[in-house]
Amino acid sequence: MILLKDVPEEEITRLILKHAMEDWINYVKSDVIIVGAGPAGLTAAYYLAKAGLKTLVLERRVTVGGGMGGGGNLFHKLVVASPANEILDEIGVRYEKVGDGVFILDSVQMIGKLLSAASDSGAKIFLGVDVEDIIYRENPLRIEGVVCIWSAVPIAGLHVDPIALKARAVVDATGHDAEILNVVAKKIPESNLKLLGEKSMWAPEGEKFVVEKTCRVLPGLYVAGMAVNALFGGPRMGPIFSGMLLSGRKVAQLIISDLRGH
Ligand code: 48F
Repeated sequence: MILLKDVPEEEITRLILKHAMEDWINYVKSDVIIVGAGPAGLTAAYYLAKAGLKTLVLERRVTVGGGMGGGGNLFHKLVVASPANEILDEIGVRYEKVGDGVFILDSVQMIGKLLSAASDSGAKIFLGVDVEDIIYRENPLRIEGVVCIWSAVPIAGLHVDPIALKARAVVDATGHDAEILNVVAKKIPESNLKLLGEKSMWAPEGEKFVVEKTCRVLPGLYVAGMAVNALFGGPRMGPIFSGMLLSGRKVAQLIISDLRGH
């Protein structure tokens, strides 16, 4: 006979509502909001939270990892090249060295370790949240937050007004579709933002490009991961993930330096 404590249904509900609301209220204003819990977003979240910044990740799906879960064509492996193995070592990912500076690992191992690194360092991750718009102010132009709604609402085709969350920095880590940058390009003509669109696959060039071009796009708005290549017309690279990890780390370093004023 197991001595399992009884928790009545209404108490389960009360606990979930109370604690979820406390978190949401706490995160109406953050230091950093990262849109997208793929490799770039989660890596950025890990380094930002580790540096002591109040970091919120908003992810549309009810799972994390973005493109990592699919490995390559659903084969469950990812390739990583040096120096991104520094990040693998730091967060304790198990991998096999298969060549000079070349490593192979299980996609679920990567997702699990990256998620626990981000979460353990203090980043908060809300799933099932779709970011559909940004908040900005003019003179001078500055991105000040995001507008979001439960992902289920647009899927159901309901007309429901969204809610807004503020942050000192917003990161577009939405991947190939660069969704936040597209909103900015459409709604803020004075941003002069023009998305050149991702180019065909060229893995080595794509990997270098994404790291080099990871940047602050506008005051308060940053880009990491495949959204960088969509913005600046860089090549795609398929299931090699060094660029995503290094881009996530770089965007975190840029934000830490900007928010600390040095
Ligand atoms: O697509 P995703 O993994 O982007 P990434 O971090 O990495 C790209 C690689 O996975 C791979 C590649 C390189 O090797 O080519 O594709 O740049 O993760 C993006 C996440 O953002 C979520 C989306 O569900 C995914 O998990 N997302 C996208 N748009 C929104 C969003 C949005 N508007 N609101 C909330 N989440």
